[in-house]
Amino acid sequence: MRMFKAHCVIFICLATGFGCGEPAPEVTFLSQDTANLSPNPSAPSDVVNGSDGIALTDTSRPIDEDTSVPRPRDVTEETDTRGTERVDTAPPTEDTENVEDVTLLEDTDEVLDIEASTDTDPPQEDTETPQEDTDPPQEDTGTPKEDAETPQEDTDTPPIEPAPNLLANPGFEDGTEPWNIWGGAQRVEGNVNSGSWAVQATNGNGAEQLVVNLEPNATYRLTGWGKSLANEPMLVGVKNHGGPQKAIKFSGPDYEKGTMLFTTGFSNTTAVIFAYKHQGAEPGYADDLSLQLESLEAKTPIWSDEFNGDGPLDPAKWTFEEGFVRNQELQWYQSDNAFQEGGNLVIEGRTENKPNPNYIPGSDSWKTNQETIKYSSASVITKDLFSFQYATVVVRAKVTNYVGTWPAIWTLGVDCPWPSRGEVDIMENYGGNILANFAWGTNTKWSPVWDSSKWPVADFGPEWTDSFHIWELQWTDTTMTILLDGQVLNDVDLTQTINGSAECEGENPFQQPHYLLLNLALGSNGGSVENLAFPTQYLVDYVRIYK
Ligand SMILES: [Ca+2]
Ligand SMILES: [Ca+2]
Ligand SMILES: [Ca+2]
Repeated sequence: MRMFKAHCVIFICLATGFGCGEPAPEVTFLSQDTANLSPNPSAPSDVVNGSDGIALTDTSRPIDEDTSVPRPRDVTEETDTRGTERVDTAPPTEDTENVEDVTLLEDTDEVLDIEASTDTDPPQEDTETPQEDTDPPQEDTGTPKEDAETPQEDTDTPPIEPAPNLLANPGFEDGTEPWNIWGGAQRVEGNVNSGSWAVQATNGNGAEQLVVNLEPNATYRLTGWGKSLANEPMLVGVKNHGGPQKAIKFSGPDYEKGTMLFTTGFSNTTAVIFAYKHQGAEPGYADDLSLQLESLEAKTPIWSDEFNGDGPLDPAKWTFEEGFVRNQELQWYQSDNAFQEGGNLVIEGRTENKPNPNYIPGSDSWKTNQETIKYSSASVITKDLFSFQYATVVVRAKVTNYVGTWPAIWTLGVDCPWPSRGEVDIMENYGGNILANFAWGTNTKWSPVWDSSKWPVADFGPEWTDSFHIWELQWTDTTMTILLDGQVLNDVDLTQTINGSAECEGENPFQQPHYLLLNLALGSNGGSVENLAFPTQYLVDYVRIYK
């Protein structure tokens, strides 16, 4: 991680010709680690950053290749002997209060390190709702010429009430509550923008306020006043809202007003608003913060399947992989094993005993040298029917988490061979872990860069596997972010995801359309099916895709 951040800053400064310390206020995005403040999921057990070029051996997914060999399995003997018992038997880890402070320090460290890479980019949420930024309705009615032509419209236009400020004690005038002012930051008299009090932060400390009862998939405006007496800026920002951490930077010695928009995730009704200063001997100050609802339904649906029918899937939306496909997995893929029932897509792993129609005695290929099909499952895909680019994918599903199973929600780019086509593993579940990965091409054929994160299911709590959960991929032209139940699991900066020389050299596989795959693999990375109870079912309540 450290290597990546240093690399990122250097690269962007050189590439853009911009200095790394631009005047404030500016809006900056984070990457990653915002999830760590919340109770679940806990910190990732294993994170590999793509630009380090390190592949996690247990996450690769060779595609469409006879010669592909599954990576070493990640399932221990211990989990194997549990048979069809779920793997999530370890106690959940408890977050302590002290973790929060440490994590905030790390969080905002990320923001600062990333700032150079995001200074020159327009804020995503701003561009998603351009009409709200550039077209304040009251300006239209103020035009004198229009007043004269249609005077009655002026009086018909109701006065526009500003949305209420959702922050309590926004100017620090009423004591410290409900702010958590921590790490040496203080509520101080003087150095105010208004009133008598402001918050002062110095070196890796600040104030934060949890805001509840927010609307999911809504755009909010965060406004604040800030100044910094040091080189290091004062930050006013948001985290744990279901997207990349984002902050306004105040670098000048006098109070300035800053504002930014952010969008809540589809499973998020809370956010943490913070005022924070990363380092520097001289203090920074913030005052008069405001959080206002800007608009509902920030993203609009473009495609969905609720799976609320009975029987076969909608053939206008889904097609099927057939046969033995990849990774020397045990199952024969067939459409029979996917159906709608009880409001869900059911993907069912079964035992079989039927001849392999592609059997060739003595063949070198694992796809044709097996005389008998012993297991079946399904892989339902939108290939050739629907693809999407720069969209948000929301999937509610109940994973298996059994030894022997490997359910997934993932995407592949429409052009180029794997891995140069790009792969996004929104969800993989095997070996008792949830994985969230990005992969793209290198200078070596079939050898991807993996940007992976792995989260032990045991850390999510004992009830987790028995419930449905919501996975979300937020994909813009600059960033991809994977969330689970509103918590960021992994993200990637698309300036880093450029293919090497092996195939589609220099192309960005995440700047092309992708299609969606939902599948349940058996064996391979999933582990031995020896003790797995059949049939076994992976359930998907819905798939919703938004622009
Ligand atoms: Ca004040
Ligand atoms: Ca990452
Ligand atoms: Ca449903």
